[in-house]
Formats: sequence, structure tokens, C-alpha cells
Amino acid sequence: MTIPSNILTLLAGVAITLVSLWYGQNHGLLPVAASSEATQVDNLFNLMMTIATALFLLIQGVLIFSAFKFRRQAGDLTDGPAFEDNIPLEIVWTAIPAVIVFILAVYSFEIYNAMGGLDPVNSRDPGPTVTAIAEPNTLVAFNPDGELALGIGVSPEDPAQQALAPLEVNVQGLQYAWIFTYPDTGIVTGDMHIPANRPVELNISAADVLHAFWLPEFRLKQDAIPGRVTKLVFTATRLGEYPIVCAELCGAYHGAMKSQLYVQTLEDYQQWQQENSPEQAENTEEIALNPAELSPGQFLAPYAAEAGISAKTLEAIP
Ligand SMILES: [Cu+2]
Repeated sequence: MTIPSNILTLLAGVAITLVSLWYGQNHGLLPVAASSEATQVDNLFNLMMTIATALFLLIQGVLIFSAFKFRRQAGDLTDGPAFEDNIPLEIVWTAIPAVIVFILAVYSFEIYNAMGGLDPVNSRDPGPTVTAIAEPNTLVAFNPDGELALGIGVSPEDPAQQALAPLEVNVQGLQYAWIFTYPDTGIVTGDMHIPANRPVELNISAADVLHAFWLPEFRLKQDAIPGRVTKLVFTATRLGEYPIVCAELCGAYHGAMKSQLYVQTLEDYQQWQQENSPEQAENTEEIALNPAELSPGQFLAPYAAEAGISAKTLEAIP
């Protein structure tokens, strides 16, 4: 076995390297990166894409080249030469993938740690914590003795996440919706609103079966597990509206289990908070009225006006 070592091989190697490096940064496969965590995950993905592109071009290139270069000549009906093993070649093609896998393993572990994956329990206050999930969820003990906590915690490398108190949001998955409860204001909502550049801490739970809380633009995904709380701590860095997707087949309408995450400026977020806080709603809206306390006439009044029935007619109702 001779290894071709002419100038063309060298040029091909340089071309493959350059194309791979370019494509690794310009594959366009990922949605926008909307969190500080997303950039780190993308760096890892881009590196894997660069390596994969180089391998693809190398292997397919040699395959196609060989298919033409060493094809059967007209009239040649003899067998091809028989090859036994080639120890140096086998060592090389085992060592190269081993090194690549080792580098990727160390690098991805680094990123997982930098994101806070090794310490999903509150790094700020160590020790067992009990998280009360607001109504209508039940109280769930978090991190009971010795149980491994699940999720992504505070990033050990993000000073902002350690300094700023995170905005806590309780996330509950149920067939087939996400419900978001804000313990600080009591807001309960079907779509999530958060301010940009402030750490957010999600306490994720499930009411019935396994769900998975997935934010594609944030490169974050966490199982929602019945009976225990999982964590996601992250910081949104980009304003906008992003999909929230259930990524665990959870039943017949799993495909429709979607919601929206709105990353807002602090002003917009506070305005949303004011407009949606329960106290506000009680003062201005009639939705808090208990129908059982109304007489039939009072209860029907809004509908009667719509239907053109006079108040006198209503009073006649026993
Ligand atoms: Cu689901």
C-alpha cells in the first residue's frame, strides 16, 4: 500500500480543511441563538459540523475518486489483488476517531459544566430545598436526601447569574399545555413572559405524564417529570417571541403542545406584569365575580342586553 504524496493530495487536503472550516460556521442549520447558553452549545455543534464535513468530503472524495481511477478495464476479467490486514493503517484509523471522540467528550463536558449542568440545585443556597409550587399544583419536595437533582443550574462562569436574583417561574406540563405560574406576582398564564438579561429559574413539573420543556432558540431542553421538580436556569439575551415545544411524545395531541416565550425589555415586562397581576384583574374586570352570588336577573343581564330582552322581562324570571 502506497500513500500518494504528491502536490495534488496536499492541495486536496488544504481545500477540504478550508471548506470544512467555512461550512462549520455557515451551515445555517440552527435557529437564532437567544441565550448566553446557546452560544456555547453552538460552538460545540459547529466544531462537530466542521469535523463531520471534513470526514464526509475525505471519505466520499476517496470513494468517488477510487471508483473512477481503479475501475475495471475493458476486457480485464481477472480478480483484483487480495489484501490481508494492514496494521499501521488500522492503528491510524482507530486512533484518529478515538482522539476526536475524546476531544468532543471533554469539550462538551466543559460546556455542560459552564452552563450549570453539574449543579442544578440552587448554587446560591446549598442544602436541601423545598419548592412550593403555587396552586393548582401540589407541593413537591425537591432534592430529598441523596436524590440527584435534574436540570441546568446557575452557571459557575456567569457572574450575572450569580449576582442577580433570578426570576422564578413554575412551569407545569399537562396533556396538552404548558401552564406558567409566577410566584412573585401570582400570575398564571399559558404563555411565558420574561425580561431580557435577567437570570430566569424554571421549576418544571408535570401533572400527568412525562413531557419535555424545549426552547430550541435557547438550546435548552428539560424533562418534566410527574412527582418531582427539575430545574432550568438561563439568561435570555435577545428580545423576541420564541416557540416553546413539548419534546416528549405525551399522548394523542402531543404535536399541538406548543406555547410562546416572549423575551421583553424590562419596561415591557413590567407593563405585562401590571396588566396581568391577579389584584389588577379583580379591580378592573368582572371575571372575578362569583356567579353563584348573583340573582338570575343579574347573571343574565349582559346576555339579555345582547339578545334585546328588556330588564323588565328579566325581573319576571322567578
Ligand atoms: Cu407534552
